[in-house]
Amino acid sequence: MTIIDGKQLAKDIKAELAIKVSSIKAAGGKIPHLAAVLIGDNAASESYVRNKVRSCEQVGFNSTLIRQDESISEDALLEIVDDLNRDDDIDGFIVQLPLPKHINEQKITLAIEPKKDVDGFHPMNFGRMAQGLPSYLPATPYGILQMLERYNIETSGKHCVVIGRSNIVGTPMSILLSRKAKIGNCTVTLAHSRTKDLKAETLRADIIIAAIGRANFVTADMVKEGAVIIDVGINRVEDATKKRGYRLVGDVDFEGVLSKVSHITPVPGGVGPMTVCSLMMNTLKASKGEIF
Ligand code: BQF
Repeated sequence: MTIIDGKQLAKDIKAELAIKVSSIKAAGGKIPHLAAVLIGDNAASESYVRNKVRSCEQVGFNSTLIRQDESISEDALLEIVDDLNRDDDIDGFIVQLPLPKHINEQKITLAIEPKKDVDGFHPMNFGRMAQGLPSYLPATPYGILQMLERYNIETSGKHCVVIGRSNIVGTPMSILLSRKAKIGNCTVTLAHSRTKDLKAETLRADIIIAAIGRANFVTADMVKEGAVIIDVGINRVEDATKKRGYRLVGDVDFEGVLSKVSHITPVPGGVGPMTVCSLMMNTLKASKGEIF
């Protein structure tokens, strides 16, 4: 049984990125520059954006953080997006989700220039991904592909069950794993809240990607002996022994399934750090114009 160390793997990949950035700098090339737009003061979003800014520092990118009050209008945010689209020094940018309820996320995403859409959320990038054309891959699925590759986990011909059909994780993950590619060639089942007999599906899975958003949703009775489990969940559960009063757990009953699995990702320290790392990889591609 192997616990996949996403934190260490992200560190290794960022060290490789830092070397590439050093050579770019030595050759007088363009220093990759990522901007992040953070609206409001959601604690989780603050911490995610902090992780991204810190990762930029670690790999030698420039970063710009644009903070705006919760009350910003949709038009004002669209103007910020437009400014970033036009700013020649900014290679890529993200608008941290979720946005306040009065702002239409789809409208903001559509306003981002696809060549700067390093989150890969614009329909242009999603469509290109689905057709196997060069595109920015959404960060979480991209991070998961990196994990599978670096841990030499065979995917070809395997049965993969993805649980959860969000636009940013489950749906793109199901597409990517079914593609004809080095990490791909799976037979994929995309399960969701209307799936009739989820346990029957997961018991056939060689690889389970859990992206539901509910603590301990995947239990040992649902898992085949020797399965690979990728846990995308980040859920807060009350814990009086912690200073903050809570701890983070995934969507999988980690302790319960541990003895059955061949590989599993922990929470924290699994998929999360790889997500941030993927954003750095996309930003480097953006600065080199590798995608568009
Ligand atoms: C870790 C995210 C849901 C909704 C919007 C490291 C991150 C998380 C966990 C992180 C996430 C989740 C991010 C760990 C970015 C991943 O050690 O386990 C890093 O910063 N993430 C986001 O930007 O938006 C989200 C999850």
